[in-house]
Amino acid sequence: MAIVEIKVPDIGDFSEVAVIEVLVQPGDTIKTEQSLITVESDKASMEIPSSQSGVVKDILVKLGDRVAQGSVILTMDAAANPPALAPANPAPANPAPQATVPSAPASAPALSAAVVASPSPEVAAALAAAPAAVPQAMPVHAPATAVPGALPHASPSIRKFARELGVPLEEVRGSGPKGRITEEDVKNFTKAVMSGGARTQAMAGAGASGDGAALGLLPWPKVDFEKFGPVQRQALSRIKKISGANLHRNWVMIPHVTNHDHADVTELESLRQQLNRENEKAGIKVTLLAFVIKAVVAALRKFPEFNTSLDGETLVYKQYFHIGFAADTPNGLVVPVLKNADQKGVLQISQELAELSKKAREGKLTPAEMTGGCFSISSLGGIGGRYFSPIINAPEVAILGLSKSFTEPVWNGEAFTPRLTLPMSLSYDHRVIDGALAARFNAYLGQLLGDFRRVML
Ligand code: CAO
Repeated sequence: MAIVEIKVPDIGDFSEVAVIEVLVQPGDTIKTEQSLITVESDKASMEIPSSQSGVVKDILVKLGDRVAQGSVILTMDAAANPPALAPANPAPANPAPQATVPSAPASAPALSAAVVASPSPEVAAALAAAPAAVPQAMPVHAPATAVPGALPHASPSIRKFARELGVPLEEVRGSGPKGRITEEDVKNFTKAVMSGGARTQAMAGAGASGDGAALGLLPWPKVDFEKFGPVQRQALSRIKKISGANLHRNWVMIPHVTNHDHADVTELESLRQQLNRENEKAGIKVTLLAFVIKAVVAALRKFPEFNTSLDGETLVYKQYFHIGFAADTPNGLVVPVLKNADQKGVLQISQELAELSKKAREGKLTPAEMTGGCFSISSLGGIGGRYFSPIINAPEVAILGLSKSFTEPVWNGEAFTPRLTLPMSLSYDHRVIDGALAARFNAYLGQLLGDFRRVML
């Protein structure tokens, strides 16, 4: 054995750089090319490898020191026949320092998957050493300092270590100088996630937490509303929580397009009023919705693509006609389903609509009364508005929104005449339905409602 000095090699354009990491200790057995220190300039950081193998004797640099080519890093009891790190390719005679370059984001699988699959010995050791308890202060989401798109501050060896673990480095809070991420930080992050004490942003997004992290969106704004005036807080109702999560998924996962059209319901309204007069004694009230359900069934028969659901890459065509309708209740939105609408007349549909609506408002719908729908209708006609964009009720592929009908002057070729017009907004899943087909469906529906006798054809 001979004592040798390991010096900073030629580091190119960098005349003096700061030592920001010391990666070895006295007594460590070092192999050739093993990283000894990390240095940092204004532009980049790099690890300085050892030119020799042996046992570290004295370390002659410390954090914050500035070093240049020729500075002695440490002294070493050099091995007689230095075994090199087994490189995949022959190492160059004077290996260049490994600079930290803006690496692509780790393409490693999610943390847990990477760890469970095949941990390297180093990773396995880190995990084995993980205590059951997790520091409470571990970040649950990206630390406040994480800027989307910014590179995390870490040396190449830490990046490599993080990649092996599948750790998203940009979510790790660095405890080193200038917020630099250390090996310990990566290990702590891993321990916290493995024990459930922290979540990666990908995990948070997968859990539909609504923070948008999985979509690469900014976090939801946190506002101290009380600062601006008095407020009251009320927990979301159970129905709102459930329907909200469903609406969110449907809105995000389905490429929606809405086709707006209208129907001339002047004659239909006369018929409806006449039927209501005739059935007053029987206590049956016919609403426009009942006619629309009947017309929708006829349109579904003519355009069966609207009575489908996507099952992976297969389209499931339904041979039944169960129509859902959105009902506004004190606790939130629910969608009762009127079953086998094709086998029922307008009067029976009206009766069932009234019963289901009552049950919905009283919170008495059974699960069976809210499942199995093929197509939904959201009617705001009793309230107001002109056109809107209803959200498709997955796994259905379309939904019809009805707004309040209004009287408008329509040119009949000779004169303007007052006509009752029903605005119709048809949202469709563009993966299944093309725009032209949607326009045809809506136009056909308009024809049926304009001349209801056509429903029988
Ligand atoms: N244009 C003009 N008037 C209309 C109309 C329309 N398109 N649709 C209904 N009306 C009238 C009805 O004729 C009735 O008037 P009369 O009492 O004078 O006869 C009045 O509006 C109330 O009707 P209704 O709303 O009670 O009955 P409905 O069968 O039309 O609707 C139901 C039932 C359950 C769909 C409805 O009560 C409801 O909850 N609508 C809200 C749906 C909703 O919230 N959708 C949004 C979902 S997305 O957030």
